[in-house]
Amino acid sequence: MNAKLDALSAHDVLKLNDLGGYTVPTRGLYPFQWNWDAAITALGWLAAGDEARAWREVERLLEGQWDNGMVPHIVFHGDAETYFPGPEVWGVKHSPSTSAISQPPVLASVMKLLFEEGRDRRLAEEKLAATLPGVIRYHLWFYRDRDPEHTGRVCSYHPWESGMDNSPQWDGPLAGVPPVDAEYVRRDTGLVDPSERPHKYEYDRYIYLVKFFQQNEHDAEVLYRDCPYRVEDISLISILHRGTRDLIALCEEDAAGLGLVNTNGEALFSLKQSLARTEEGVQALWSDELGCFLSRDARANVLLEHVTTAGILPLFAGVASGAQAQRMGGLLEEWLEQAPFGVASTHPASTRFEPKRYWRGPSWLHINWMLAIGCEEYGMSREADQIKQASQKCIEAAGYYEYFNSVTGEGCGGRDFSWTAAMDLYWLNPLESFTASKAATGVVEAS
Ligand code: 9WN
Repeated sequence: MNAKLDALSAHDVLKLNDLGGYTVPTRGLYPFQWNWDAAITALGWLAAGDEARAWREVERLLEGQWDNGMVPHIVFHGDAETYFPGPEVWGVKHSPSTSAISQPPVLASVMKLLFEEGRDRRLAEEKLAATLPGVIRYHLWFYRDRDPEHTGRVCSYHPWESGMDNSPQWDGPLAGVPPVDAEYVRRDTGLVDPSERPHKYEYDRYIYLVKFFQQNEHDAEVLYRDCPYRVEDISLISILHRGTRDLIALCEEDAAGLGLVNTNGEALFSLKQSLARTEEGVQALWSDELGCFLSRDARANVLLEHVTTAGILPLFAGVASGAQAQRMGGLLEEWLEQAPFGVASTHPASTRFEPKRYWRGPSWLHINWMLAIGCEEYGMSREADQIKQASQKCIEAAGYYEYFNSVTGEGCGGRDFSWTAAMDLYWLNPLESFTASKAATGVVEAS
C-alpha cells in the first residue's frame, strides 16, 4: 500500500500550510511559525522549485529575532486560538510576538544548502547577504548566553528548546522543576490522540518554566544561575556546531564574492574559538558503556543515561572520533532491526520506549535526514541507506504525518505536516527537475 497515492502531494501540503511567507507546521495544532520547522520546510520549498519562497521562510523567521541575537522557537505572526501556550502566556514584548526560548539552530546549515543548491544565483547571493549577519548574531548569542563558562557545551532551559519535548532524557531534570500553580487548558489533546502527546505532569512543569522566564525578565545571568532546569542537550549542541561550521564556510568560501568574511572578521574569530571548545567539550558526554553520546543535567551534574537519536547527532556535527562513529553505526543497525520504521527517537530496548508517544519512541524524518548525512560523512553509506529506506517506508505506510510509530509505521500527531512533506520533496523522493537542477549546480548526491 502506498499512502501517498490518495493524499495531497508534498508540494500541496506546503501550499496548504502557507500563511503568507511563513509555513505553519500543520493547521490547527501548530498555527504559528516554529524555528527548526521553518528551516526544514525551506528545503521543501527549494526542492519544489520555489527558491524565492524558501528564502522568504528564513526572512520571516528572522522577523522574530531579539535584540540580543536569540531567534525564538515560535514566532506568533498572527492570532490563533488553537494553541497553548500562546503569546499572552509567554508575555514577551516584541513585535511580532514570540516565545522566550530557542530551538536547535539547523537554520544555518539549511541556508548553506539553499545557497549552494539554488539555481537563481542573483537571488541566492542577495538573500544570503541579507540574512547571514542575523544568523551569525544568533550563533554568537548561543555561545555567549548559554555557555558563559566556556565549557564548549551550550545549555538549554526548557525541554521545548530541544525540540524533543518529552524525550526520556529530560525525565530526570524535569523532576527538579515545580509544577505551575495556576489552572490552564491544553489545546493539543483536543486535536490529537492524547496517547500520542506528553502527560499533564510534564505540561505542569513546561508552563512553570515559561512563567519563570517571564518573572525573571529573561535576564541571561539570572536564568543561568537560577533556572531549575539546565541541561546540556547533545542534540542542540551538535546541530549548533554543524551550523557554526556551515556559517564559517559560507563566509570564508566567499563563493558569491560577497566579502562576508571582511565584514564579520571578529565574529568569525569568536565562532572558531567556540568550535574548538565544543570539539573538546563534547567528549565529556561520550559513554563508552552505551556506545553513544549523552545529554547532561548541568544542575545535578549527572549524565542522562538514555540511548536516543540525540546521542547519535554528533555524527551530523562531525565531532565524533572514527572509533566512536563505528560504535554508533553498529548501534544504529541493531536499532533499526528492532523498530524498522525510521530510527526510533528512543532506542527500542529502553524501558522508557513508547513507539507512539511523541519523542519517547516514534521516528521523525528530519532527525533521520541529519543522521543519514552524518553516517554518509563518516563513510557509513550502508547505514545511511538503511536510514533512508526506513524513512521512505514511513511515508509509504502513512503519508505526511508529523511523526511515525517506529514499530508499525502508523502516522501519528498532526497530519499534512510541513516538515515531513519537505523531507519527502528534498530528500526521500525529489522531483526529477530538482535532481537535475542540483546536478547542474554541481551538487553531488549523498545517500
Ligand atoms: C512545542 C512544531 C513543534 C516542533 C517540536 C515538537 C512540537 C511544540 C508542542 O511541535 O513542540 O514547541 O507544543 O508540542 O516537539 O519539535 O518544532 O512542529
